[in-house]
Amino acid sequence: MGFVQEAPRLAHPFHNDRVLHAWLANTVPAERVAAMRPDLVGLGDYAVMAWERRGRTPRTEPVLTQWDAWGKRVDRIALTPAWEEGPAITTHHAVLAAGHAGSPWARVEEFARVYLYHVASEFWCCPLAMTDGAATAIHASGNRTLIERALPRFLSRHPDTFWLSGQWMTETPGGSDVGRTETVARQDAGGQWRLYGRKWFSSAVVGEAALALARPEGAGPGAAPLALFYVETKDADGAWQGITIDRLKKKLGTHELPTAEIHLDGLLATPVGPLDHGVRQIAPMLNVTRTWNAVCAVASMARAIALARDYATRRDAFGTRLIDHPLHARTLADMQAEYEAAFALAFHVAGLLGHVEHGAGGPDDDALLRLLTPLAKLWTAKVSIRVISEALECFGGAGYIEDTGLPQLLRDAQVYAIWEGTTNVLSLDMLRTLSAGMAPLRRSVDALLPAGDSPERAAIVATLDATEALLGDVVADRASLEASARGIAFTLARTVAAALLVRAAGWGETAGDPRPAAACRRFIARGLDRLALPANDEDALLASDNPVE
Ligand code: MFK
Repeated sequence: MGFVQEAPRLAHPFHNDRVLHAWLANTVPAERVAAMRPDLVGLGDYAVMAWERRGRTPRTEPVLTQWDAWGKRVDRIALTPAWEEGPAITTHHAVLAAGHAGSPWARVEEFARVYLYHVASEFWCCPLAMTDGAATAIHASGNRTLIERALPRFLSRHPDTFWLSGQWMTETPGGSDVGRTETVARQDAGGQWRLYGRKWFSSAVVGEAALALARPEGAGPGAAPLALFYVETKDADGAWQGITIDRLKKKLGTHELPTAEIHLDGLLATPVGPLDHGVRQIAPMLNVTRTWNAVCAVASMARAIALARDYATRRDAFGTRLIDHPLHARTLADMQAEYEAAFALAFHVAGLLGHVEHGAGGPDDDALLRLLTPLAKLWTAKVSIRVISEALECFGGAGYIEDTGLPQLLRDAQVYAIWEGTTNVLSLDMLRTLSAGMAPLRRSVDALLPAGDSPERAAIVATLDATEALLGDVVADRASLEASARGIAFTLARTVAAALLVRAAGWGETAGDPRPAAACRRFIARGLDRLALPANDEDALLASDNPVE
């Protein structure tokens, strides 16, 4: 046999992640880092095991069986091994419980676990995120009955008592525009609310519970009259109650995730709060799942880069290892700098969330969290798709071959930009939050930068000035403002990430590590300004075509 290439190896994701180590060492008290270390090591062990298992086991997908052999409707979904293992591994390592442990650091402690576990989970982190979001929204509602019923299950530390929750919003007329929800809530003769309708993308249909938006019978159109309901999906015998699963989706990626189309036909439902303004009531859930989305996008990037860097030390071309080719090294370094910036923004949001939830935030932190959550979500999603695409190219043709496990990373990453609000929807959400002005953002960026002049400070301040100038120019014209939203969102995300990298460079200097400063210089050198085109000429460019022949 001729030459056989060595496969890339996955180094232990916790022991080998200097970016995570530095973040924890500088943002979480040392005794708390020591306390969670066994969980982080355990989740890293699981990730290595799962990667090696993936290499020697054929990939499987969930299978829906609607009817049993005797003609009974059962709607059973057979799950993949990682999904079967999800409840045990996540309750054992307190993934969700850690996030609700009542301290300002709880969310960073949770998301460090999520970051290490996510890729190995085969997107079991999707329903886990929704369960976390449901716990957060129910807690915020103050509904004592639901808090006592659902939270001990959602946040359980034992697989036997753990419940997953879904988030049922999307319907055929409305993905982003949930005001078009058609599902109706009707009271039965006994006064019990029941839901009737079709939910079109149900990611956690295997869950025991869900939060669902529905229109109380007789309520008017639009979003404001929608109500938020808590539902339990199965009866005491484990049979579906008032739910049929029509089919599982065929998707570009996330193949292990059994995304379902479902019909609700009289599903018992409990109002979470008042019977209107359900979007406002579900917003705490959206903000939590958007943070998960950001952290998971960063985790996917970390995996792709780790494999590409390892491979670059094992693959020879033109007489030397790939890593020794200057252009290959530059490509990897560019990816690393973008990833470090994305990591910093995602974990900064996680830290803010924990501080705000526990009343430990500064005066600007509420507004900052509201602004940075959509920014982190939308920007990390786009960076991850770009970086993972580049990582696949680092393997040449092997990056295009299914059983290397690499193409899956790219297909899966595409979902980060779609889930939980697309890039444009979240850019518009950012505009809502910017209507209060940029002062909190400017103060927080300033607080991250060391005093005194520096090229980094100059670049960051100039970019914020340019953004404010553009906002000033377009604010009076709603169409121009909306058309500029994506450029503003990318620019602000890059600018805050740059300020966070400046801070991380300072941590590195103290620890004698020059790599964070190198990442910071490289990231800023690639430019922070992504503001929109100066001219609004879309109408001309997109004018409807007459047939050209
Ligand atoms: C592995 C990682 C896993 C991650 C989890 C993956 C799960 C994937 C499953 C899904 O993707 S589920 C589908 C998720 N769907 C969305 O995220 C919907 C996207 N659309 C939006 O976000 C729209 O902007 C929105 C539905 C919110 C717009 O609705 P409306 O009808 O135009 O509502 P409006 O009037 O803008 O907002 C209603 C209220 O909610 C307002 O408050 P008030 O009533 O007090 O005025 C808003 O300020 C408030 N609000 C909206 N978004 C908010 C928010 N409040 C706080 N935070 C937010 N993000």
